[in-house]
Amino acid sequence: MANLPPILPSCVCLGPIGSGKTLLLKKLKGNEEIDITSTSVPTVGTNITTLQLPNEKEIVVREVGGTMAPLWTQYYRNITKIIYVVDASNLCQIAAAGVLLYTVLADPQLKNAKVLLVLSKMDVSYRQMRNEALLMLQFARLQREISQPVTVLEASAITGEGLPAIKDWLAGIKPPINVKKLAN
Ligand SMILES: Nc1nc2c(ncn2[C@@H]2O[C@H](COP(=O)(O)OP(=O)(O)O)[C@@H](O)[C@H]2O)c(=O)[nH]1
Ligand SMILES: [Mg+2]
Repeated sequence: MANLPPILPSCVCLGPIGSGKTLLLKKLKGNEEIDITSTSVPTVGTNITTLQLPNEKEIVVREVGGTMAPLWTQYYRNITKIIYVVDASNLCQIAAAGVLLYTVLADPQLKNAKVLLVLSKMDVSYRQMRNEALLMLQFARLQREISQPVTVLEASAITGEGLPAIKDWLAGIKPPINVKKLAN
């Protein structure tokens, strides 16, 4: 059998350990039979997922586990889109996640990439609200210092909140004006 050419992902999904990348990508793929007790194994190495988008196109996404953060730069070639997942319910991790995001976006290989910042686990009652999470991430400062456009979305892999908006973003469909929730 002829070897198929390797599929190069154009999107990379990054974020700290346990921030919810694997479950989010599974849900985006439409994988409903998720056993949440079995998904807490940190991804070692990388997972490649092909997602169907609303515009009938598909996109290949590579998740690189948080344990591999020192090696993330090896996966930046040909990347045009970055999904960066931050756990809004993890107070201890959120500030460090902002620093890590800054180092990702400072990499010259990613200077033309589009960035989606996903505040995940919005179903958790003790999560940070959008504005607090952005403050802890030092988002305003980050935006001043980097060149890439960043879109922020709140999401939950459990309730499905934000998943259609993530797919629209991946497909390059702009959200209608006013879709952004007012600060609460
Ligand atoms: N409540 C809640 N838990 C989540 C959500 N997404 C992921 N988790 C849980 O968080 C843990 C880590 O998720 P996982 O997807 O493996 O994180 P990863 O290391 O970033 O790939 C698992 O126990 C998941 O079940 C979410 O949206 N809400
Ligand atoms: Mg994972």
